[in-house]
Amino acid sequence: MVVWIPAIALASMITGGVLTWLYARSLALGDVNRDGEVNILDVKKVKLAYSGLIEEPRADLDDNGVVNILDVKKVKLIYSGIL
Ligand SMILES: [Ca+2]
Ligand SMILES: [Ca+2]
Repeated sequence: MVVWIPAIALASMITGGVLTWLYARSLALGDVNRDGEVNILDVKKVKLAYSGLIEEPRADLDDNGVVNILDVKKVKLIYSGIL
């Protein structure tokens, strides 16, 4: 598995900057399994989290505290290139 992290984000993450953490997270939005791309595996993982079969905090793509149908819709939109 390859996880791509921009050098600028990595440097700031080492110093613990919150803004950089948000920056790094936004770059990876939708990449729930952190394999470096948003694909059907991420959609599947969000669906599993939504159904309660797995616990995956990264599946909460809109940061509202729950994994619901809106998160499933969002990862599908990211995967399809609409977002
Ligand atoms: Ca992924
Ligand atoms: Ca959510």
